Amino acid sequence: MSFKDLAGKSFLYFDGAMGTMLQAAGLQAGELPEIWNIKQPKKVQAIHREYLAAGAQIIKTNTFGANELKLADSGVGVEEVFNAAVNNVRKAVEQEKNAGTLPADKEVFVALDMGPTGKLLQPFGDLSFERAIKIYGEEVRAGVMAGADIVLIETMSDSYEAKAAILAAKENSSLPIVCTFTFDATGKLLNGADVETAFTMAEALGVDVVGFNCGLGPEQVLKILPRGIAAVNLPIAVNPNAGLPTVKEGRTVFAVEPEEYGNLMEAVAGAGAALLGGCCGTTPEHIKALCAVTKGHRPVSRKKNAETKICGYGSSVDFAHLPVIIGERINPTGKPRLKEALKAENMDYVCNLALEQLEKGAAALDVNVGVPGVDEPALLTKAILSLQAITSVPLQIDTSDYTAMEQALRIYNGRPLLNSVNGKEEVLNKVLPLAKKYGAALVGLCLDDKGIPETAEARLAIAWKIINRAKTYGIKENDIFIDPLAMTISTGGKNAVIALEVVKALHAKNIKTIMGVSNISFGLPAREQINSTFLSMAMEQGLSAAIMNPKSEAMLNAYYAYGALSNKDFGCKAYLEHFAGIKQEIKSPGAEGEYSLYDAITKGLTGPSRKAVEKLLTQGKKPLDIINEDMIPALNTVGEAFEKKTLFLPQLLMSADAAKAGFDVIKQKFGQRKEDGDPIVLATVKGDVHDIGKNIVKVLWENYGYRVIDLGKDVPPETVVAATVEHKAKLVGLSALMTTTVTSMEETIRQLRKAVDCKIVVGGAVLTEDYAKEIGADAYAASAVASVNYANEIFKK
Ligand code: B12
Repeated sequence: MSFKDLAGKSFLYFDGAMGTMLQAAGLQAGELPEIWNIKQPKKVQAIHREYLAAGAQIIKTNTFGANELKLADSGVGVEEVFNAAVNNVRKAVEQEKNAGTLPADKEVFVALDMGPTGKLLQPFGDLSFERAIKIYGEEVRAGVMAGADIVLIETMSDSYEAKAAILAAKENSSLPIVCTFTFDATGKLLNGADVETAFTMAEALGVDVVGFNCGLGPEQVLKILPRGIAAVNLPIAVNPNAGLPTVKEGRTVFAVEPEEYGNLMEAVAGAGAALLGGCCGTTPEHIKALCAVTKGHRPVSRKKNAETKICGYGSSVDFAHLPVIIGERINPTGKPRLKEALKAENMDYVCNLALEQLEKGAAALDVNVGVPGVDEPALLTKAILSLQAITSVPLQIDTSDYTAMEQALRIYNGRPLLNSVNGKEEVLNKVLPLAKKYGAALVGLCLDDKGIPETAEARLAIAWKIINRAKTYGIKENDIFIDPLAMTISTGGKNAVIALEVVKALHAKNIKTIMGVSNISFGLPAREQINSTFLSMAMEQGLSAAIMNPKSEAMLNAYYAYGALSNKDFGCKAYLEHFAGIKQEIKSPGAEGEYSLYDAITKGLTGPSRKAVEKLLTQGKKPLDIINEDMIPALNTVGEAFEKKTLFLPQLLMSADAAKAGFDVIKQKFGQRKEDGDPIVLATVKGDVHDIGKNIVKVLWENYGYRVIDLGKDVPPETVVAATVEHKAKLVGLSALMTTTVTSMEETIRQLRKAVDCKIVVGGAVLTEDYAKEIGADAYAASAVASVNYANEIFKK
């Protein structure tokens, strides 16, 4: 039977760890494990054989890090490694079969193993999305050529990188795809995606199995597994570590012994996982134990999950309760200012429109940049990337330009709604394959070559044509949203009635509907009156999503009131939040869309941050007060939110960029640096990349006439020593913001003390006066002003 036939129906067993087994077999620190496929094939084969003997049926090739980047200086190529790796598995199988330990007819699947590239993707790192697809594509082709049976994408801690790998697998092979993620104990990836979001995206992109691996032990996976099970209909794989790693005498150890592992994995299987194995720290004994406890059983049958989800990179939205509000404002039709902004590629303006709508409760955002004369593919891509840098909500990609559509679907991080397809043959043929390939949920408009029909029956006929055609591409009924098209009642008295009939008829057949609501009142006075009543009527007929202006109070009021009245808003929760929360509404920019500096930084907006600083300066606020009263509190807020996991690294980075942009304006206010002042060496210590505080100190010192030799961030102790010697600096300033890097600050101080005679002042959020003394510094400066006072003391100014 094929892998796809077996997966989910009977238990399939993965092998366990390779890395820790290779270390036990003599792999040295710093040596690339993948090279052992070529240098030590016997040892690699021996490990595969042990796993086969233990009962594993899916054997991962020893290629976790065998990508172009990591192999760059190794002297061997990707193809060579994969070839050797697949061969090693095949040989091991052959040997076991010859030895009679493995039945001759036992099917073994060779899993082409791909781990993360090791680089962060843009915009948070420097690896472009397309480059990531290329890197994985090379691995997939190499593995396919060598004869692998399935593609295994594992240890993914960034769902965007997972998407790149999945696309690479789809574009370079037709093998089944297994994709497993590494979550933290709360069920979040490093990039902020939760279990539901990561799994939804992977399922939509067409993988055959999703799951969990590495990071956690089986006990911790058990806690988040039910969420994954409930989110998708795919078979689930679980390859945990042998417990959480701890460090003992300088070595990493995994505490869960085989027997306990087996018992915990029995519970994992009982919760609904169907592919079982292990990751770091697991051994053939662990695999043997888990095979023993599940042998003779079948995977538990799971409830079918019929909910449709769309997602951004962080969170997903489903359509099970109240209709989903999709903000309509990022659409240039009838908006001259947005048109101008789009022509000028002013993404701050676009982001601002997004934030305004999100503050008012939009759960997703429509994005349409179709202005005549612009390069729509480039502009839509840019808009999507900019929006996804400031918000993790799902976006609705709204375009009729097929190139723009494909590029946007490709770079989108998550599972988007695609607006739209319709009943025209050409459009069906172009859009449906794109929606399928990129896993988008799809909006279908009730129009065709003959235009928009006048009757509900004719519109329904188009709806069913779209649905049935989409099914031939493998798009599920469930993932299609039909838009009946609300035409204004000012030109046709029955227009609202027709649209509502379509919604009602489709709802009765469990088909989802979506509608741009506001058009219904075009040409009439008091439009909000009509719009909000129409929205209530449509909701009553079962509308699944409303594309509307969330800034319209009347519509929002109708929306929440309807939710409360229809009992779809259980306990009137959303209603109460909306109406009780109205007074405390915060952070809305003023009439001209201006943000305070605090809001600009917490929201991660660079343009508004610059503007806010300029404004404060013209109002006469002192630069230092701006730093202390606006900038630092804003960064503290995001820092706290980050700690509480209500905000994630991408947003933290955007906030840091916004703070820097604001600070650049302040910097220009200060005088020019002097070339002949007393030299001071300044650096953020090794391992630490926080440099905002250090840069502030630098500018202030320069402002007081000192010549600052700024060595930047992540600076090794040796570099600090060399620069201090070279410039004969009497003062060195060191910055560290993490408890983990205070040790490298200590090391830097130790090396300075050995080599030169100088004073050392340290700063950074985690330090205290006492701590500074303890690690041997001469002084501690809690603020930039304190750092100036200390320098003046040393240089007797
Ligand atoms: C912005 C930020 C980032 C940005 C940094 C961008 C940049 N270019 O600097 C980014 C997003 C890159 C980042 C990354 C990370 N961060 Co960070 N980050 C922050 C944040 C929110 C603000 C820091 C800041 O700029 N503050 C404002 C400045 C002005 O204050 P300051 O640095 O303290 O500087 C003042 C004084 O201390 C003093 N001073 C500072 N240095 C010096 C030096 C001298 C010589 C003198 C005299 C004075 C002085 O004067 C300055 C001006 O008044 C803090 C939270 C916080 N509230 O501090 C977390 C925080 C520091 N980060 C944290 C973490 C964990 C990380 C990451 C590990 C996250 C991850 N999982 O990847 C990475 C680490 C990467 C690395 N290897 O360094 C933790 C550290 C926890 C700990 N106790 O160890 C914090 C505390 C957040 C948290 N609560 O969890 N981060």
